[in-house]
Amino acid sequence: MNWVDRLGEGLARGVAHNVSRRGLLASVSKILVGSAFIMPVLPISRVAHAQEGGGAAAEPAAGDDPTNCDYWRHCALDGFQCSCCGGTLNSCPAGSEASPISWVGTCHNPHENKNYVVAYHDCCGKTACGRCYCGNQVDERPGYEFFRHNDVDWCMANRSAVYHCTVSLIVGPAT
Ligand code: ABN
Repeated sequence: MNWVDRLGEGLARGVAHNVSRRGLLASVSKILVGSAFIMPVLPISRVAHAQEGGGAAAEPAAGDDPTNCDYWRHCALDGFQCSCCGGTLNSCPAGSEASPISWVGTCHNPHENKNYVVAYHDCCGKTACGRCYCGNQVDERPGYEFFRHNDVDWCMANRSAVYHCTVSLIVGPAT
């Protein structure tokens, strides 16, 4: 037996002496049940496949002004629109980096009479853009309801937490 085997055996025997089988099962169960409650409220990373999922709905219809805060896909946008800051509706300006976490809203597209899920990713690493601010609040709740409040710097998980602007990315139809 080499030292790795001896170490493994020692650890296994230590656990076997100190923890009952029932106790071990109870601990594992608590972790599994606990994580099932926590996971749904954690912010979701969509950056790995951050593409528009709205099909034709992703294109502003004739007469729509996509820089107007009333433009339907901005319904839950709290921040400076990246399309006024050198980016587009769905891409960050050069020199900034999309946040992996985002606020998510359900917006009504009046042209199709259909609801879409829209993700609001912050673009990070440059000073605040300061143009085209929207403070929309569809489905938002006050700050004391922390998990339903969108006035949050989603750059908190980035290399730089400095906030620049926000994109409104159509994820897809709300089912
Ligand atoms: N999500 C936009 C934002 C950034 C910083 C602070 C508040 C809101």
